[in-house]
Amino acid sequence: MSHPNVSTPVLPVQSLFARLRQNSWPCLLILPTVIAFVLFLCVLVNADARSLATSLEQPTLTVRSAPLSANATVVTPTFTAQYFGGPKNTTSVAVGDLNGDGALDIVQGNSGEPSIVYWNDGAGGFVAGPQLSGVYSKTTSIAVGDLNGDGALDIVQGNSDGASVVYWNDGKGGFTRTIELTGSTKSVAVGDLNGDGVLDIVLSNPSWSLSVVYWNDGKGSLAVTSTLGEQGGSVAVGDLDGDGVLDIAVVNTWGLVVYWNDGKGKFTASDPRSIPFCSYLTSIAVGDLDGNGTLDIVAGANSLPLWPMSNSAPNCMFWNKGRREFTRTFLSVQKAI
Ligand SMILES: [Ca+2]
Ligand SMILES: [Ca+2]
Ligand SMILES: [Ca+2]
Ligand SMILES: [Ca+2]
Repeated sequence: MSHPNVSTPVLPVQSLFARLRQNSWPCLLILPTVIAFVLFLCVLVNADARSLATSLEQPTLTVRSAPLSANATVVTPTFTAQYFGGPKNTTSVAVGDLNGDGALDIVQGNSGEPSIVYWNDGAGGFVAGPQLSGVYSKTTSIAVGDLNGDGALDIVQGNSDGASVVYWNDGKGGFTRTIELTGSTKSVAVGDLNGDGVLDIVLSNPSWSLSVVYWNDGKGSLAVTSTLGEQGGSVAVGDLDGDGVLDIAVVNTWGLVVYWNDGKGKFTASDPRSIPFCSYLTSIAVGDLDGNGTLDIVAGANSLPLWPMSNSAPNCMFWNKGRREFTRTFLSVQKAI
C-alpha cells in the first residue's frame, strides 16, 4: 500500500510577505504606533522621575556667576598646605599687613598659651614674631584694625577667662598691651558702627550675658559703651539692611540674631519671625553670595549627636531678602557645582 505523498507546503519568502501585506496590514500599521506610544510614555516617566529626584534633593544651593566670554579660559584653582608654627590650641586666626611691608601677616589666637604674630616674608614663608603677652590666655577670638589712626593695624584679643585686650601696634613689629575690656568674651569684631571714621569694637559674650559695643574716640579711649542683648556668640558686622550703617549679626546655639543699628548708639534685636530657625551655630561670615546687593550670612554648626536625622547639626545659609527678612538653606547637602 502506498502512502500518499504528503509534503509540507513551503511558501516562498516573497509570497509570505505578500500574504502578510494582504491579511495583516492592520497589524503592520498599528505596531509602529504602539511602539511610538510606549517610547513616549517612557520619556514622560523618565522626566517625571528626574523632576521628583530634583525635588527630593532639597535644599539646594544656587551659585550664580557672571557668564564667561567666548575667549575666557576656565582656570581651576589649586591649593597647597603649609604649616606655620608648632602645634597650638588655636581658636582663631586673623590676617593683616601688620608691619606695612605689603605682605599679609597672621595673628594666631591660642587658648592656654600666648597668641602669636607670624610675619609673612612675601615668598610663602612665615616666621614667628612677637607673642601677645598677658595674664589671660584663654583666647577665643582675634580681630585686627587700625584703632588709633596711626596707619598700623592694631590687635583685639578676645579672652574667655578674663578681660579682652587691645594691643597697639608701633608699626615696627612691636605690640603694647594697653586697654583691657571687661567681660568673658566669645567673639570680637571691629567696624565703624557710628560713622565717625573710627573703628569701634564689638565684644560678643556668651549667651545670657550682655554683649557690648565699645565706642572708640580714636585717641586711645574705649571707655564709653553700648550694650546689646543677651544673645551672644560668634559675631560679624555688616550693613545688612542697606541703610548705610553697620549692623551686628550673632549666631549661637539658638540660631541667628541681628542687632539693627540706628547709627546713634542704639541696637534693636531682630524679630525672631523674620529669621528662619537654624540651631547650634558656632561661626559666622557675611558676604553677598547671590549677587543681589544684600549681605547674606553663612553660619557653621557644631556636631550634635541628638540631631534627629544626622550626627551633626546642619550648617546654614541665611539669604538676605532685604526688608530685614531672611530665608534659609541648609548647607550640609553637598552638590557638585
Ligand atoms: Ca606684613
Ligand atoms: Ca594703629
Ligand atoms: Ca566709630
Ligand atoms: Ca544697617
